[in-house]
Amino acid sequence: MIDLRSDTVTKPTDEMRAAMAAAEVGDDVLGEDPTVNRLEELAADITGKEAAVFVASGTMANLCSLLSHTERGDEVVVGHGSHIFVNEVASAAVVGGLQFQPVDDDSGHITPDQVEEAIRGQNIHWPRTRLVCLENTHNKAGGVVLSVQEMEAVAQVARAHGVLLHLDGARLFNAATYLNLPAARLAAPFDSVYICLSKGLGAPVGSLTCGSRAFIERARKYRKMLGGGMRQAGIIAAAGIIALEKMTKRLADDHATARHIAQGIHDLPGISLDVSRVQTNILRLGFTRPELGGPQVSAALRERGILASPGGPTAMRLVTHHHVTMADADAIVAAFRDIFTGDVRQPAASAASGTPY
Ligand code: TLP
Repeated sequence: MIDLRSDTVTKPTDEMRAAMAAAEVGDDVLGEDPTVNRLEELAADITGKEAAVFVASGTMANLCSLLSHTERGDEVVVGHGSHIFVNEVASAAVVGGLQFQPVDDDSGHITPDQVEEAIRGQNIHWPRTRLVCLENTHNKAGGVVLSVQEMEAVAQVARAHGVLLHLDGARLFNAATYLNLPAARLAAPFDSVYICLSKGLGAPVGSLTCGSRAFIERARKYRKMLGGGMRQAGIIAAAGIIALEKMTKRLADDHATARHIAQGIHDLPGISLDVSRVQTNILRLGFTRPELGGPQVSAALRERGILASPGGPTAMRLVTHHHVTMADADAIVAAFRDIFTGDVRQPAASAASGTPY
């Protein structure tokens, strides 16, 4: 099966498995795992921050970051389509006592004016605006990339009000690849940045949040509070080192397969897709024919050996990654052309259900 449901489905490379087997380990809660320490130093270096902490997942990295920056009752400005707002089980509210102020980020972008408007002034009735979060690349908007200039412009507004900035960089290296800039340049406007090892980079587990030493000290304590102290975690950190050193260098291949698919299917009757928005490894398709909606297309693709999750009744997300070759991309285009223009027998569609994708 060709699996386009997410880049989270990637499996570790043989080199990762060998490094995991040979990893030197120690008790990381005591700060004694040399491989975790090496990974944390590498992540801090790559993102241009003082320090980093290794955590189990992106959701935990974002939560530890938010907790580390805030006090209970603070407000956090986020995109209304951001992963932090939509897909993290309200953890910031439940665990951190935080309130979100969501702003429109349907395009993937948030403007300085939106941020200016969202930041509250002094008033006895109002919570303190403490943090602004951006997401780069933006998942729900189809992997679009925020430029350094636009992130700096948002940061300037936030700083003028004494508000901190956090970047959800689950796919930061995809953005850096697209912009042909070092990741540290993209992370520079932010007080903290989370990066993920287990999406397009192929490591089995793990994320890091990166920032100042004081911020990381607090985040590390929150990681422990959340049950995320992982002991001999060097076993998984070893794969993470390869993810950062090697797998970040091949992401242009995933962008090329995504573009190839987009170019091959955007003109099909019943598909709405703006090829210019396919900048990285995510395609967001809209469907305009009622008989060929998300669930129907998903079922028809499955019959042709392709897995893709419907993003609701009229949408679908396709994600390319290092298991999707150019030959697979050709097969995907052929399958879509068959479904949308061929005399295709439609399999029964499974019920459309809520989807995080
Ligand atoms: N995204 C997953 C699903 O949760 C939707 C995916 O398949 O794309 N930030 C962003 C922008 C993400 O896309 C994700 C995961 C996370 C954070 C959370 O990472 P994990 O899954 O490691 O908790």
